[in-house]
Amino acid sequence: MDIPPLNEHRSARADTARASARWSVEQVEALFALPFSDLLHRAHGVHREHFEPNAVQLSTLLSVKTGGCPEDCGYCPQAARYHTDVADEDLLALETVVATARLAKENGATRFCMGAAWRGPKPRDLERVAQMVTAVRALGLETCATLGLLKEGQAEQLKSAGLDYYNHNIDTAPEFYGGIITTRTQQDRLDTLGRVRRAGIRVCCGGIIGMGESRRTRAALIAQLASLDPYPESVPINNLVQVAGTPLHGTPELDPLEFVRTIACARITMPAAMVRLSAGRQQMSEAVQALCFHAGANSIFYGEKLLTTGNPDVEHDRRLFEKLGLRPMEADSGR
Ligand code: SAM
Ligand code: DTB
Ligand code: SF4
Repeated sequence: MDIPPLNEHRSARADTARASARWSVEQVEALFALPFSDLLHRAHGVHREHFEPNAVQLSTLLSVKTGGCPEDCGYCPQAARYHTDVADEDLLALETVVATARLAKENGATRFCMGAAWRGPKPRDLERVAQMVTAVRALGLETCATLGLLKEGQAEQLKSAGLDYYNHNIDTAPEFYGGIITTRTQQDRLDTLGRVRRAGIRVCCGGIIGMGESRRTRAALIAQLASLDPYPESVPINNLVQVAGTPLHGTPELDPLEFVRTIACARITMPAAMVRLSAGRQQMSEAVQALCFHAGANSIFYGEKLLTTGNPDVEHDRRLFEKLGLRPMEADSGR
């Protein structure tokens, strides 16, 4: 299978590049199949072409509404139907969110992402999240929210409140999706992504690997993300965090080098996107994280907690950055 030549995906202007590349599953599979060093060499070249290679963007997450979710995502500790240790919590007060965002900024984060365990927001809840977005943005942070499926008009409301990014993942390739989630289809997700795009909010969309899928499924996930038109500005690649009580607990662990390969494929196929080394970093060695950065990851979740599970603490990440000669990226939002 032919792999498109490197310069076909290059462009001086990120916007042009984001609108141009299209990848088939077979082409991405061919990337996966490259000798490891060849794949990383190519991914690192694409990375250098589009980004300052030692700068990494820092996003801090906060779960603003936790647990009790009616959906059945098989990986998720917040689904009401699975019995996990996650304690349900109502929508946080505005002041709590602002205080946490202020701390995140003091620690060096440039983006603050608010997550809610909903199928989608009710109008009254969305009004409150919109107030959070406006207040967080007033601190000088980029804003991101992940609230589930959006109905007509809701993305516009978030845009008016000052939302920079909306995170909504396609999670996995269509052939594997139905075994992981049954309460929402991939098309539901694509509809929400379309609403986000049309409202002029930047799209953060990625997936989870390590759920027992095949390499072909991982390639199909990357091909699908890369073929969104345009591809997302931000692409989180999550390694499944296994939580006791969820159906996916006990899934055989993914080979870490396969995670690195997936990052490299995301970088090559979505050259101007921010590729985020997302969930699963706490379980990953520093050496594997270093390989991910070399392969083109240029964003991380920063702060000791993801939504409900652990993440390396700030001190730990500062030491890692020092060891690797990495530095935090400045906000790019063009606001
Ligand atoms: N409820 C909203 C939704 O699903 O759209 C927003 C929050 S949800 C927790 C955001 C994303 O986190 C999911 O789409 C999934 O990709 C990721 N995620 C959730 N649980 C995870 C886990 N245990 N390991 C890795 N990623 C996970
Ligand atoms: C994304 O792709 N990963 C983040 C964020 N978007 C919202 C969430 C990871 C959640 C990991 C499990 C937890 O902490 O609950
Ligand atoms: Fe609910 Fe989101 Fe978890 Fe799915 S991933 S169960 S929608 S919180």
